[in-house]
Amino acid sequence: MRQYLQCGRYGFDLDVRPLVMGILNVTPDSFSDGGRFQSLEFAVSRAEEMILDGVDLIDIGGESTRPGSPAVPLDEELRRVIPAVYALRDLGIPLSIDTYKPEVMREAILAGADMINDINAFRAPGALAAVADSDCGLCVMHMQRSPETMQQNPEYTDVVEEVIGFLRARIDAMVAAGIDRKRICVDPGFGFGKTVEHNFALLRSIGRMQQELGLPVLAGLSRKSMIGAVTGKPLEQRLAGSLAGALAALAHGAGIVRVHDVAETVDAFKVWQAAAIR
Ligand code: PT1
Repeated sequence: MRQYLQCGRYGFDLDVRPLVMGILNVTPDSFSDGGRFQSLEFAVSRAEEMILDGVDLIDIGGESTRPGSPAVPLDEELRRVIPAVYALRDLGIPLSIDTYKPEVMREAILAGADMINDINAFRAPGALAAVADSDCGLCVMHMQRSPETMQQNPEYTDVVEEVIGFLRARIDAMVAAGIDRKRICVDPGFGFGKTVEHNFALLRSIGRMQQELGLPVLAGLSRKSMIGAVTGKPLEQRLAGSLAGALAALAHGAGIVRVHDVAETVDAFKVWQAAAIR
């Protein structure tokens, strides 16, 4: 099955090679306390660095959705994200916006974003309508409950079955809203209401997910607690584990991997490609 993803101004043939999505946080804790202009300057320099490192897409996020993170008010998220879209949109790389708020989706698309990455799978009232009349790419992610509470005793009867079933229902809702399947990719949502065992069962199921849903799979496991659980390493020492996780995702058929460490991941992918593993 041919894997293609339409992403606004860009189109990707994922059979040629897998893509590296670089994470760009535009949250106050990710830069020094120098006000809005300095934070924008920091975002631009980090984006330029990722581009030199070979990034394929940049995922801009104005709200942390790590477990236990508080929600950010709409006006604050807009103030963080929209100036970054204007500052980065002409660097030659598609911009993805990590948001679950329909108003942020609309404004970001108007500002020139190429993809919307929604951890809430476009379930908010108005989310489908916000993205339907565009050609931006859409990442549909599975999450059990919300970031504040999702890690409090996650439970499934069959995690793989339930995640695939959820994603299928969301794809159906999107297609019913007039959205072309060529715009959609799916994501099992590593760490979003899952135990370590759930996460690794889902990692092993990427091939089945891709086959059954017929859409590209995006995998985000960079520096996550599932890597820490296996390696016993704290956040700042999870690079090697994250690279192994990224390659494992490729081996199972992922088309896009969302990472912090772009240079290292791009090198790992190049060697993987040269070895003609898939
Ligand atoms: C992801 C993702 C995301 N992850 C997509 N978007 C985060 N499409 C933000 C931990 O267990 O996987 N896919 N946007 C970050 N969220 C987390 C979740 C970070 C869990 C860390 C953990 O450590």
